[in-house]
Amino acid sequence: MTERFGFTVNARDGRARSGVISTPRGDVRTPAFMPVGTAGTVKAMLPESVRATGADILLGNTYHLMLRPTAERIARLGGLHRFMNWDRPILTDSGGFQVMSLADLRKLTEDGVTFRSHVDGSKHHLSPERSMEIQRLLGSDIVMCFDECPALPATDEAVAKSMRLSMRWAQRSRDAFGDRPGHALFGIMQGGVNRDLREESATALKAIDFDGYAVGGLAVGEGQEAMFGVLDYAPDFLPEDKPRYLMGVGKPDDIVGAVERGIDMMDCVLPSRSGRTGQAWTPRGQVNIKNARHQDDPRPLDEGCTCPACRSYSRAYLHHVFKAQEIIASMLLTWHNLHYYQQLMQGLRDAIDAGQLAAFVAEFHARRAEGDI
Ligand code: PRF
Ligand code: ZN
Repeated sequence: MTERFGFTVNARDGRARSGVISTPRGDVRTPAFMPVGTAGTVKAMLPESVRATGADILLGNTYHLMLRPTAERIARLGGLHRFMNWDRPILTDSGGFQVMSLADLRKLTEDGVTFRSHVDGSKHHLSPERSMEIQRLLGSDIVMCFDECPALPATDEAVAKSMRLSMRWAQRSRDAFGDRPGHALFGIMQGGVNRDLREESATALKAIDFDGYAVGGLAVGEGQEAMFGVLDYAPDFLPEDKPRYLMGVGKPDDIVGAVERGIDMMDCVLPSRSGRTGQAWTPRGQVNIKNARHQDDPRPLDEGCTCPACRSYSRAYLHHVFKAQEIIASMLLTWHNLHYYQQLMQGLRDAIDAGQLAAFVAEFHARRAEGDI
C-alpha cells in the first residue's frame, strides 16, 4: 500500500488507456466507474455489496453532506469512511454543480454561491475555500475543485464568462487545499462545446498543476453526439500522465465511447437510480421490469450475469416485488445494475490490456442491437 497518490498507465489501445490510481486507501483500476453514494450510502446497497460488484471507489457529495448531517458532525465521528463503513477511496464532488441543480434561491458572486437548502430552507454559502474545508472534514481521498457548470445550450459569451470564473476558483481551490500528502486535488475543465474555450480552460488548469483533471460541463443537455464531439479533442488538451475524469456520465454506450476517447474515470447515478425505478441494464440493452411481459417469465434478467438477482431470482419475481413496492426490488435491481456496470469496466480494461478494444466495442454494439429476448 502506497502512502502517496499516484497514477500509472499500464496499457494503451488507440486513445484508450488502462492503469491504476494508487492511494493510501487502496488502488483504483482504470478505466473506473464510481457508484454514487450521495448522502453517505449507495442507496439500497450495503458497502460490502457495493464492493462485491467490483467497485474500487465511491463518489460522495459535499452539497448533501454539508446540509445533513453536516461535515463538522462527520469529522467528529471520525470522517466519512468510518461513518458510512467504506474504507476504500472516496472521491467527493465540490458542491457547486449540485447547488445549481437542487438548491433554492441561488445567488452567484465572484466569492461563491449563496443558497437555501432543499431540505429545510436554511441559508448557506459555498466558496472554493469552504468547499475545500468541507471535503477535508469529510476525509475525502480525491477532492474536486469548486466550479460552476452552465446548462447547455448557452451562448459562447456566457460559457466563456462562467469558465473563466471556474478557473479563478480553481486557483483559489488549489491555494486553500494546500499540501496534503496522500490526498489528491482534481481540476475541472469547463468550456461547453467550444473548442477554443476548452483549450483555454485546460491551459489554465495545467498552469495551476493538479493531481488529476476532470472534464466537466458535459452531459448537461447537449446530447451524445455533441459530447463525443468534445471528447474527440478535449482529453488531448490534458496531461497524459494524470487521470482524466468525465463527470456525471453516463449510459453504458456513453461510457464505452468516453473510454475509447481517453477517459479514465466516470460516475453516474444511472445504475443505482434506475434500479429503483424498475430499469435494468444488460448486454442486450435496457429492460423495464415493470412490463407485464415479465410476469410469467421464469428466466433470470440476464442469463449470463452472475449477480445475486440473476443467480437466484426470476424476471417474474422481480416484476412482482417491483409492482408490490417491496424494498428487495430496489436492492436486487441496483445490485444487478452496478454489477453490470463493473463487468463492463472489467471488459474494457481487459480489452485495452489485450489490444482488442475495437473488437470488444463492436461486440458490445452488436449485442445491444439484438435487443432483449
Ligand atoms: N462539475 C462538477 N460536478 C459535476 C459536473 C461539473 O461540470 C457535471 C457535469 N456533467 C456532473 N457533476 N463539479
Ligand atoms: Zn444480474
